[in-house]
Amino acid sequence: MEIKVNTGILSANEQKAVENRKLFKENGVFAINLMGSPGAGKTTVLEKTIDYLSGKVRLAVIEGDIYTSKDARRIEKYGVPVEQINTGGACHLDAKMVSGALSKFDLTGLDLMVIENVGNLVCPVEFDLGEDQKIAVLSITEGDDKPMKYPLLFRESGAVILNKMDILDFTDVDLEGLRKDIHIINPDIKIFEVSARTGQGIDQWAEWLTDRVKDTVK
Ligand SMILES: Nc1nc2c(ncn2[C@@H]2O[C@H](COP(=O)(O)OP(=O)(O)OP(=O)(O)O)[C@@H](O)[C@H]2O)c(=O)[nH]1
Ligand SMILES: [Mg+2]
Repeated sequence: MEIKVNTGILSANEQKAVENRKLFKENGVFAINLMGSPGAGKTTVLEKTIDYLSGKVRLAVIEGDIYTSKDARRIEKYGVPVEQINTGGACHLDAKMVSGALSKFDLTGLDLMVIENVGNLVCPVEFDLGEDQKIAVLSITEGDDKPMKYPLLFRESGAVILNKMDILDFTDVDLEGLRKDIHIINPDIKIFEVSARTGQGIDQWAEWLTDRVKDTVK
């Protein structure tokens, strides 16, 4: 009985995700789903990315959070269109929530949609939102064992941003081991070493993203 119900929920999400994906495609919008633990630095990376892409890529942001609009308020300051979704307790966004937010944007004038998911290393990965690419943000302060302990996000993502590189020397992280583990889980994943605080590595990540956006037919 329970299995039946779960299957129903998942396929309803899949159906909405297909619609969202179609909408992105029809409007020539490349969409990414930014995921990682609470505090990994998703919003800070996004702020620096917006700065870098300013005047080059027309982007908008959907912020997912359980209760607050704090991240949306931060993004608003950069003058890009932003919509906040509050899940009201759920640990992830779903395709229906994203569909509701999408109706508030003029997609025809956009090249890129960034969806920042609820901070969580596990459950957001299971829900297709209709994005083109999942992107993982892992702070090196979380420890080098995290990819092997929580492999699904790294398996499903096109790129991983290793954030907070500015404080690497204050951690016991084995960077080479960490890179190796990520590539064992997903040999094709791109790894960017970034500090959203100093701006280190933001150019390489943002250029890679720009190339993906350019590949999207307008
Ligand atoms: N030292 C250092 N701190 C950083 C860096 N990036 C983010 N932070 C700090 O880490 C904290 C969390 O950053 P956020 O960008 O809010 O993290 P988040 O992943 O968006 O968090 P949630 O949305 O709550 O899941 C803040 O205090 C940031 O200033 C970095 O590269 N280096
Ligand atoms: Mg955030």
